[in-house]
Amino acid sequence: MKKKIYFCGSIRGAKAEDNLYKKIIDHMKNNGHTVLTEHIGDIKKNEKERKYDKDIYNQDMSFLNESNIVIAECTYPSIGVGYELRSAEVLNIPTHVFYKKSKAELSAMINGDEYFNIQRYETLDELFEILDEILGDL
Ligand code: 6IA
Repeated sequence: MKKKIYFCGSIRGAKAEDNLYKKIIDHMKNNGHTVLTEHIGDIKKNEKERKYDKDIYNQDMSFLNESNIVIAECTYPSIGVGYELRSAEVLNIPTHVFYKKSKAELSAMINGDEYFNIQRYETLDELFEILDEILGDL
């Protein structure tokens, strides 16, 4: 079944490596899924369209309510992503947290919460393989 995915990644938090989020989002879209938060893949382009933080918050919470799975890339720490993860847990939405083993030590508040499915990866190909299994594309 194709999924409605809420993808999370750092924006005002730590700076992610270039195009990482876009590559992940494109991969999920190419497999036929809907990524509700695809704006995260092109922060530079979307930055031009300024929005009030209140509108960003309301839109994102509405997307989260609509989603049936949350995929979060957590190598780069972000308060917003932490907030989204806890919100997903409260809403009982299945949530998978990815982080790159060699680059990050995941917060104990996420790693220690058994609700989350923690996925460690090293290469993008490894990430895609885990993702395809989770989304039922393998
Ligand atoms: O604390 P952070 O900014 O790192 O939080 C990032 C998380 O909050 C992401 O997973 C997003 O879902 C959400 N978020 C934060 N800022 C925005 C935003 N800004 N638009 C949509 N979601 C956001 C304006 C647009 C941006 C692409 C430039």
